[in-house]
Amino acid sequence: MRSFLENQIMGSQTVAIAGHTRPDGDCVGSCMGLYNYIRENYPDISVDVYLEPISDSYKLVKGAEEIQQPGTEPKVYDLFICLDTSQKDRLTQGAELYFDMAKATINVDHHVSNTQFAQVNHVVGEASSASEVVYDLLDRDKIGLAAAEALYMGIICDSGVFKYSSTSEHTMQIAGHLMAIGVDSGRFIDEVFYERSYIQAQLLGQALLNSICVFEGRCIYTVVHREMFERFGADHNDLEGIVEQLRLTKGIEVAILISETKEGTCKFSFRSKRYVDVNKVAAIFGGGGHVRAAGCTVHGSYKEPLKIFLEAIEGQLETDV
Ligand SMILES: [Mn+2]
Repeated sequence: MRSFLENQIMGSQTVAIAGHTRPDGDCVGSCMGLYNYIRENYPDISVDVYLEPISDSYKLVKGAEEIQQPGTEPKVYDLFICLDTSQKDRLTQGAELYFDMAKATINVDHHVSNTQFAQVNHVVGEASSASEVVYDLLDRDKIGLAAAEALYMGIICDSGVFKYSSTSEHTMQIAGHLMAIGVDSGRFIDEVFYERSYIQAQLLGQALLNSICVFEGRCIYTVVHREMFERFGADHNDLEGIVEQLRLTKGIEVAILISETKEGTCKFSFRSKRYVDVNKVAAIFGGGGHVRAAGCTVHGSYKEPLKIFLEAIEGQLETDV
């Protein structure tokens, strides 16, 4: 049976696809998966994909060079499809104009907070990724390699390579089918998820060497000083993955990454493993996030705030075990 999405696509001559601002792997994967699917199966339909500039590691997907940025001229599409986007004002910068003018709009997502802003809304809150939701709306026999690779990338990014709790048996079945189509899973997992530049590897190494364990090995922190950024020629994007690596240290419940910015402020990133509520900890200095991942920015030196954060963490370690 054909899905509502495929029916709508087949009834359109012009289709636009867009994701959210600062696109992550699932956003790029779901958009490029659907884009490549339409290109492969419906050559007569004119399809455009609108995304803000994507990170180099996502350029592995086919068609990445065909991604466009919205212009300021009005353009009327028969169908506008939003993917992985929970609110209309989070759409790719400038794409709202096309959304508002489109003859039909569809919103496909997996964020429970989705505001159902399109004419047709399809939100599957328990899905691992928007890419998984898109896969379920396609005809599995018509998915080619280019679409399969993009969807696979989206799934591994949003599931943390199949380890977050949203990863289900169904997610694994989809991944298996995408591999059967020909996706080189090892290559995608390495190049999209684990690969680091040499600069990033050096910064990570130094950050791990400098790290300090406290509270009988249950909390770990490290400071990336201004001087380290300069020594390695690194910037803040190169901090990706450091706090996650600290969190994986055996016995650790809380990991903290502190980094000094150019502007004389310090950024704190907190991760916890099982029970410490780091959202509460970050809130002491006006930060926040989630229970297991939160952050906060402070002005001036990190030393005094760090002492206060550590006390708060120690309090939770003592009471909660
Ligand atoms: Mn997503």
